[in-house]
Amino acid sequence: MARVFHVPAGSSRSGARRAAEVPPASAVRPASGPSTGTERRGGIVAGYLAPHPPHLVYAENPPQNEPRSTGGWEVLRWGYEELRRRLRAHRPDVLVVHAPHWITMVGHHVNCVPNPRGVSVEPIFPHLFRYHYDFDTDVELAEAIVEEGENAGLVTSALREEGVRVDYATIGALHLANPAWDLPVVSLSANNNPYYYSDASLAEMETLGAATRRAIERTGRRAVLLGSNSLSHLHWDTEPDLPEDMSVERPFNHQQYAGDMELLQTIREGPTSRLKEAVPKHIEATSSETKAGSLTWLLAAMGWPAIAGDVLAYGTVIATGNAVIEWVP
Ligand code: 2X7
Ligand code: FE2
Repeated sequence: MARVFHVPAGSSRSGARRAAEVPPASAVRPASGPSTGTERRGGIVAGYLAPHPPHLVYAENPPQNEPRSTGGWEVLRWGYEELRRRLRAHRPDVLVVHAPHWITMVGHHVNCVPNPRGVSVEPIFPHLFRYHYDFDTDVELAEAIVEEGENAGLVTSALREEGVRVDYATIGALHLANPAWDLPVVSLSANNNPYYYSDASLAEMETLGAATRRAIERTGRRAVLLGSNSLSHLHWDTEPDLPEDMSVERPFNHQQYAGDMELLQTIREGPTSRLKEAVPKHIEATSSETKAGSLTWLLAAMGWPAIAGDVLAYGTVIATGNAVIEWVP
């Protein structure tokens, strides 16, 4: 076993696994203007819970990621395959992602850099995730979200500085949902204040979600939303020598697993309004990563539709619970 908190970046192990050549993500750059025509109306066409454990990208061996694997975490990755098929069928103009590892201490930030590119590294698992990214931002929509957030009384900020490294949760969710990177993106930060309170404080995510929806409708985009949260969030502080050794992959304990199943049952039954109570309860029981607000933002943006969610997959990653889920409002 190896301690996961003590693997230096660029260790001999990650070096040995590195692909010989690492081309950057080759983003096809479609026009990101509003939808036209009666059969392609704008609005939020689907929302997905799209977790980002770096292991899932590592297991896929995309050319953009330096480390090499022999696979692993297949059931979750099959769930993502289904997500990709469904996402394509919705024919979105843009992917809007809220992810917990772009942490901002003051307010909610929106990436307005037209073409972010660089290397995204997972700080605890740099031997699994060193990903070369290069994608397009839908700047008009990003600016509209900043504006609508401000109008709603939120502290918001437009990130315009080139070269700021994009966090691994944003990149991980976007890669897993759309490995071709052929859709423009809007990326939102996670305000970290909820972590200072024992109770989840998700009220601002309601406001941010509603502001996101207004911006999407105003700009006429067909948008797919990605809320990038894991569920139960306790994990081991060691990993096997072969990180993808599935013989040691299991829930952290029964309570964590049972908490995830209770939440998923509520999601599968619907309506989503039941999650206003169920999500804080789940956070209390499992230290769920949904405390960072991505799931609440997603559901609030869709207006808490009176529908059930479709759970495409569930699995653990280094003991954390992760589910791939679709809601079509
Ligand atoms: O960010 C994560 C996570 N959410 C779950 C598992 C392992 C690593 O990173
Ligand atoms: Fe995470």
